Amino acid sequence: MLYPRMTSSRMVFELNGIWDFKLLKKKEERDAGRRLKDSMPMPVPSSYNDIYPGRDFADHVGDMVYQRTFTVTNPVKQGRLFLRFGAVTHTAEVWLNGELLGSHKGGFLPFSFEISKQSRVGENLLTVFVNNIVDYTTLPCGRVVEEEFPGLEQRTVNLPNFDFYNYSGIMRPVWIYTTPDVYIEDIEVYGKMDGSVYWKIQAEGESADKAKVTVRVLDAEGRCVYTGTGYSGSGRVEAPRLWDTQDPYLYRLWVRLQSKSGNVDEYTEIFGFREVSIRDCRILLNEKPVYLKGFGKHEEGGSRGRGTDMALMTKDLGLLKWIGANSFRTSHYPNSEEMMQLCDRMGILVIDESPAVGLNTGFTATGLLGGNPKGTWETLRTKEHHKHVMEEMVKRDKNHPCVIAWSAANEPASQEDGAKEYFAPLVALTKEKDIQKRPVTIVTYEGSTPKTCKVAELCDFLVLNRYRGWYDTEGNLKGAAVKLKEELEGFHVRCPEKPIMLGEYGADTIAGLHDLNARLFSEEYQTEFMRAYGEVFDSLPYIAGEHVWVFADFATAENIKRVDGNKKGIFTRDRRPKQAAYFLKSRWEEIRNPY
Ligand code: GCB
Repeated sequence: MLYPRMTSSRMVFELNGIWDFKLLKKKEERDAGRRLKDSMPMPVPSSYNDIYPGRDFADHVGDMVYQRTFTVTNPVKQGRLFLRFGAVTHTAEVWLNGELLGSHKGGFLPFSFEISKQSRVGENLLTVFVNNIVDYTTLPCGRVVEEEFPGLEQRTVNLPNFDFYNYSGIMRPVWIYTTPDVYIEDIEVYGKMDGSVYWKIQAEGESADKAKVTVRVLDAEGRCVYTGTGYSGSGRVEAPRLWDTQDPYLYRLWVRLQSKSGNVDEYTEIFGFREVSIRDCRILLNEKPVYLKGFGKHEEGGSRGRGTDMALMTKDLGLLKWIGANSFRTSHYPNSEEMMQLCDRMGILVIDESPAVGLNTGFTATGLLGGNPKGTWETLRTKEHHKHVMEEMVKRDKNHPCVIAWSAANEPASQEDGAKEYFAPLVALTKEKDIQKRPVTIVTYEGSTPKTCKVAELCDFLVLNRYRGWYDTEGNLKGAAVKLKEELEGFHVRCPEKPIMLGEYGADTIAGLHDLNARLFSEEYQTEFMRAYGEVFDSLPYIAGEHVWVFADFATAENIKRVDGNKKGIFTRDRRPKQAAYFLKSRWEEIRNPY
């Protein structure tokens, strides 16, 4: 799936801005062909939730509608016209001029519709129905509960099986773009360390298979360093400048498709020459060990919730550099395409995580919302959708040099019977779809021990989330360190060749709360917590990385284990450093490898 880019053969128009918006009641009548009545202005892209006051507004469960008009001019109607959404959370049903274009399930990946037939020169009416429910069929997972109290109206409550706030709406950019009749639908490109470059082009349109394809590899200055032909092929660039965290040098693959009838489509895809591999408990970038330093990170902040915010994402990556980190995990959903592009450019390594969080009907991060007595894998109905999402994620992100690994899920019930059978086909599919064969992992929690975990062997490297010293052994960091080390040793004995890293460890910390005795919730406790974990990592040679939970404080569902959100951030929600930021900065600036 190509990002909408202006080229010599394509026009791109953003449909971002203020749309009309309305929350819908359960059985409220819908008419996609008419202008909405009683609508309110709503910015796109943005989560809708925090834009207006009111708990019922923010926590609305179910459907909502977005609408706007846009004008199509004669020249735009010459070729094909597409409508593309960066992401709509969680399901979208899209109508144009009263005609249904289609729907999409999954709130964090792009989708598009061809609208050549349904659009007309002049004004067009675009209507999008959005549903924000998470249940046992969606990723992420949740539960819908009908609450009844005598004398009160029945109330539908959506309990997420995860702690982050269930932000929703049209959260990423919307575009229309043109292509010629025969057009490039997808490009796959992989540059290896020795300069070999592989490409595969997918084209659509009449006799697309008979079109002529020319490719050129361009360096950062735009010089052509290789020319080839054909829908797929390989070539070689002499002494390529490799992409890494210190020198994130990018090349471009320029593709030209000329159809039999003479129409030409052009597109330029960005990529880098670099290789990721795993050997002897190490993750290797360009054959050199890379110790991952960084965070689990949510894509959110301020009033737009999870809405695309270029200033915030650039600032976040600037802070990652400042603190000496080299990587993060897109916990717990694929981040925006713009974020991936920035990571390519700034040399940040990404573990690209699917939105499969909450696949555990007996447990959640808050300990409050799980509670299904039946087994997870008999209860959930996510399997087919999960496959689809993994495919969509690989399709979208495959060419990014920043993506060094895929995470199929966060904290599933990996200790329950059925976990292996659920995940084995997903891991295989992910590998099959990725020509780079990047490492795949499943991030596991402390309920899944070295003895009980059913998925460790499926993973190329182990990513463990541990909260010893917080959710248990709280206040006793020496005890926590003993427990942590024991578990890490246990996993190493079980999988002696695999790199092991921490995917999450952290302590809720109220910015500005200080305590001479480093008590829970104080800035001192968070710093001591980081120090204690760091000492354990330093004592174990097979540890391949440390991702702290979490980069910044973030909004959560309301519950008694969260005071105004999750406060495990090393930065506050408005990105001010807590004391532990300075500890991590000095630790990470020193640490073990050139990256
Ligand atoms: C976890 C989850 C993460 C939570 C975190 C916490 O294990 O993966 O989503 O936010 O714990 O703070 O409890």
